[in-house]
Amino acid sequence: MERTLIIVKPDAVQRGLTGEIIKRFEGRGLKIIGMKLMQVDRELAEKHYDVHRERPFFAGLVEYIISAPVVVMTLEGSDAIVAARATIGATTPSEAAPGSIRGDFGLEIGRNLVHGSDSVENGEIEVANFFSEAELCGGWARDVDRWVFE
Ligand code: D4T
Repeated sequence: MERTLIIVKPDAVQRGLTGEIIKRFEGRGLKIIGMKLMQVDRELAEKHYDVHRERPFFAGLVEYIISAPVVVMTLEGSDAIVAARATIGATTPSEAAPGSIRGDFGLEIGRNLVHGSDSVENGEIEVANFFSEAELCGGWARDVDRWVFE
């Protein structure tokens, strides 16, 4: 099973899209093993986006992610990384496929609503950056699992 960190970003929370976004991941069969509303501080934001530190959009990206509360989730599932990113859609919302979250609700790259980890390795790192082990219900038995996973 893979784990991915999902961030329902400040624009999505402000626009009242949190429930809609959670619904899409839940409906897909991804299992929620951690979830909380939080205000990301600058230190965590800079750590999360460290790979983009030298890019011209870095400062704006950090300001955006700390501008209002976010909802963070840890989702688990077979192929969770690829599945979640397909559900989220292309980075630039105006180019994202209709049916994806960004394709249905977004227009601009700087307001792209949701984050999902881009690799198994980064999923593990990002989950550890945002959740303590005590905040995760890693072993919970979801009764429908045998109807979602073969
Ligand atoms: P995140 O990381 O938010 O899930 O987005 P993606 O995985 O889809 O895209 P990314 O890592 O390439 O970019 C991270 C973040 O930076 C913003 N961004 C990106 C931006 O504001 N301007 C840009 O030119 C790029 C490339 C959007 C997402």
